[in-house]
Amino acid sequence: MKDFKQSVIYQIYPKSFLDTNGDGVGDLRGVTGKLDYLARLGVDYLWLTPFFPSPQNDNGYDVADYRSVDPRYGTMADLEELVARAGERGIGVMLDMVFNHTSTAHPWFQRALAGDRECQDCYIFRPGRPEGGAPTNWESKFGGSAWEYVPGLGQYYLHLFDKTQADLNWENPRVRREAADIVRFWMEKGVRGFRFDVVNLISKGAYVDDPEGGDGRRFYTDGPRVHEFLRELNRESFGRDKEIITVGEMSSTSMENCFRYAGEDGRELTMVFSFHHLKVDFAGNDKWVLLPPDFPKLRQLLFSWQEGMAAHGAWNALFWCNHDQPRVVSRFGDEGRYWKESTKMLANVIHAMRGTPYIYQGEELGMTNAGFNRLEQYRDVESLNHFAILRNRGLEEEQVYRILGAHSRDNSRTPMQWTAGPQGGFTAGEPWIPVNPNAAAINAQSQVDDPDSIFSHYRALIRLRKEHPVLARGDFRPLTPDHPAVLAYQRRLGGSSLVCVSNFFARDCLWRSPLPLEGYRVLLSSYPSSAPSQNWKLRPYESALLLKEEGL
Ligand code: TEU
Ligand code: CA
Repeated sequence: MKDFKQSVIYQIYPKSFLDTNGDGVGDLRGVTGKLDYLARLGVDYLWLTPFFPSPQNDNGYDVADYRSVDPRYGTMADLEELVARAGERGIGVMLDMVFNHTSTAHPWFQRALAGDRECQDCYIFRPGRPEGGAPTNWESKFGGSAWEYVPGLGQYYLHLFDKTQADLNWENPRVRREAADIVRFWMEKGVRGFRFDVVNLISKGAYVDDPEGGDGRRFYTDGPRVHEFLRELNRESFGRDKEIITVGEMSSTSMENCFRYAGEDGRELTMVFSFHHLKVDFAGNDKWVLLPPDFPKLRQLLFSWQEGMAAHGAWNALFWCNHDQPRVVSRFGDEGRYWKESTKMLANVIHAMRGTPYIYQGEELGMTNAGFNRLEQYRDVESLNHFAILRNRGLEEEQVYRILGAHSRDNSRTPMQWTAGPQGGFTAGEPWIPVNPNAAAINAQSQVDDPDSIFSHYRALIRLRKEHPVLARGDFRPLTPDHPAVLAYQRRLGGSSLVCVSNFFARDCLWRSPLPLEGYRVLLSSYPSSAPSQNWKLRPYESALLLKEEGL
């Protein structure tokens, strides 16, 4: 049995991973074709984002059929083959369950539109206000109202995301039974884990206006029955097999709720993604701004989640990147001169913390933001909507491109860079989204056999987690929490102590260790080597993992 505390999970966005038939869209066979690469990296699980039949208005997070494979990604036989071949290498497959909403192309929604009352009750239909207009002032996360009017029914339906993603009514037992049934369907196919999309939004509270100029999230985030619903789903599906691992994506959640979502009693989920540390370059909840990351805030958030979750026996998912986030090296590191050092530094920070680390495809190569500067290059509905919204607010086109360039979700969706060849080796055809021109310099081919590469660094981090129990099970203690440039912490287990020290900036800095560093050895550094000392002059983006073992 795999131990989730020792595991590292690799996220695959199939559409952008590898295209095997030249149609420009990555596919499941592409994933199977790269299993040796993934096994070499050493990951334990692959989380695949949705490949189910879908109109693709949100790249598959608008699911029309939860029990089959969209032909553009392959067939059910391809999926079974992938699960089997991954299993031979000791790699488990995790699927992405989108249960807050379905596509409006889903048969339930189609029947609801046709007047079927029982299907209408699977969604959230409400009449407008007596004076006209949407039932509440809630906003969609992708911009605009969260309600869409259906003239034929004289009612609005709720969509917290795109208007083709209708929110499900979890108060209806039929919806909950269907969700459990879908999970069991995939368990029977040999799937070993599940990621639940925005699962803390499934229990809606009151449908009332948000008074303080908010977007409504306070009424449906971590809602009144969410823990009850998750416990039921656990009992009725994945909880029946204790080896299944689960992660919930928690949108704008609170730590107190995460103690329960990811508690060690195992009644809800194995672990959670929270996003507070990835809003340190936002203005509040508004990401459509250009602000430098607030380093003290980033450190404070990471530390408080590390300490808080540990104190309550709850488990974190650790991550910088996913298909919704800009590339971390472009965001908190340096794409230029210190590309390699800063990427390795950021990897150390995440992988040495308490929790299960996630690697998003291409992160292990130091892939950067897309560098798009024309609207035709963008694909994401959120980016396209916000281009219009920001222009309407009066921002110059150039400024809008800079903001999208920093925050668009398409930054992480450009194709995997396998080789220096045409289209980065992703496709023999025209890719669905442009390949980053830096594929000639940043690609897997040039890194897999280079012991100094970013790929080799990630590989070492994965191996170290398995070799040193202190990484998987140690406690967490912040060090020098007020240092202007350094993020440092200690992990302890039995007689072992591990220290992770990282300079977050492109200049030298001095770090006075609060612990005596005698007896520590360097396990891994963002430079070819590091020379720790009590008064340590750290080079730009220098980061090291140090280990001391008692009795050795
Ligand atoms: O994302 C949920 C979510 O809240 C985001 O990270 C979202 O991308 C952000 O609010 C936009 O600024 C999940 C999926 O990961 C994302 O790809 C889907 O679009 C979304 O749910 C809807 O299913
Ligand atoms: Ca294809």
